[in-house]
Amino acid sequence: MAPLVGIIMGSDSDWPTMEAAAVALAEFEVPFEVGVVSAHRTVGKMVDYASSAAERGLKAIIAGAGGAAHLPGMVAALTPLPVIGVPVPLKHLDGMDSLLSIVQMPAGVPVATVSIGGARNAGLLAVRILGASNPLLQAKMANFQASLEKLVEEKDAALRQ
Ligand code: RP5
Repeated sequence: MAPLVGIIMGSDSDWPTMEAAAVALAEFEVPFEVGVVSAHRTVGKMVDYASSAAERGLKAIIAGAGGAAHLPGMVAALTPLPVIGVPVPLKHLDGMDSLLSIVQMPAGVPVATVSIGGARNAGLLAVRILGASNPLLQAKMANFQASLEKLVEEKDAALRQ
């Protein structure tokens, strides 16, 4: 099936963090593609990727980067698709640099920023975005949410025994 979500990251070193987005999408059987696209090292590739993403059939882009994390914002400027930014934590500054680089976008160019290292939530948010126009997928998400609730209730019951 043609990919509906693009997962991109500034470096292959981001993959250990970003893989959780792919796992979440796979759990919901959402077709996706993965690639390294750097805002600083492969500028032309970034422009090509983002500006052709909608016409290629993608419905959302998850973009992760660390440090001077300009990829999500630049991609959001180049596409009308929803962009979800994942701040990747690096060795220094605990990911605060990545978070602040991604979250403080100027008005008019939104990036839906998840928590530092929050790639799983990025995947789940992409599922919710697709679910808004796909009742089956939305029902799967509702079931998933119910399973989270059940899990907490079970843990609560175990604790109380
Ligand atoms: C960023 O620089 C990447 O997203 C990565 O988080 C960071 C370091 O990249 P490498 O030097 O490991 O390739 O652009």
